[in-house]
Amino acid sequence: MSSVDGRDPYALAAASAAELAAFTGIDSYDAALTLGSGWSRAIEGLGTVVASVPAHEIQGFRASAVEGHTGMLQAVELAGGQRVLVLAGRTHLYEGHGVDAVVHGVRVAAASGARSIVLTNGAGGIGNGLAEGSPMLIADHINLTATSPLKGARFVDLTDLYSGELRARVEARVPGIASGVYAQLPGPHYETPAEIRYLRSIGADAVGMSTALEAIAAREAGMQVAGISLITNLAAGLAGPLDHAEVLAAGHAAVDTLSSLLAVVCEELFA
Ligand code: 8IG
Repeated sequence: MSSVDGRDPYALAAASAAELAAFTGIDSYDAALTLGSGWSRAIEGLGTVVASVPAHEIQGFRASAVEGHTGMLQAVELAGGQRVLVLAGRTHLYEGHGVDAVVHGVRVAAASGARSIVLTNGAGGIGNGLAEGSPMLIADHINLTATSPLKGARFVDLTDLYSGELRARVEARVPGIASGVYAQLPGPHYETPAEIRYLRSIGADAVGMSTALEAIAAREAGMQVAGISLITNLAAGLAGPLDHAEVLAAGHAAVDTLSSLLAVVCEELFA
């Protein structure tokens, strides 16, 4: 059976959503936003934080294991009045808690009424002239985790998973922004240079350890999906050695770019 702590993952998400509502006094959201490595400061200025709770206080969530992920759930109200559930910190597949734990936040957002989700991450740049510190709109993904959040005969269509219409609207407002294909690997190790050559040859522009599984779960829940990678480093073999400190530094340097991009994306979600 697929489960989080032995419980049906959809029932658990509904229970978590109810607990979140009881904790915060806010019982529904219009959208959700997952913050990846390097993105934590990018929501400053997005709207008003009207409630926040450490994620691990809500059933089904785990304490954040990665530096740069704060592990908070925040309710942010935008200038237009819409409410966004910000998931600051995610559970990664490499933590070993299973794929349902990885997508729990997405399912809680869906159970809390969110119709759209913006998934952000830090990623290694492979191609396309992607420079460190630049954002990339995710146009499509390659799921190389050899797993799925879906179990059983759930034949979900992933054509146009990352809404092409939304991307076009964002591209029109942010001229020159890159878009490309994101490959999710399980990690936690980075790639070898040979693996990066392989990823490039199969059409990947960026590589990371999240997002694709969450996007699949979001689509199953009927949400509109947007994805944005912050290219925090060039992938293995394309520059020097990789380390997590570089990832965090790239996020700090890009904070203004990311803040204004998120503002545009949120406006277009509700346009
Ligand atoms: I940030 O170069 C970040 N996450 N797999 N490879 C993989 N994940 C990453 C990378 C990278 N950079």
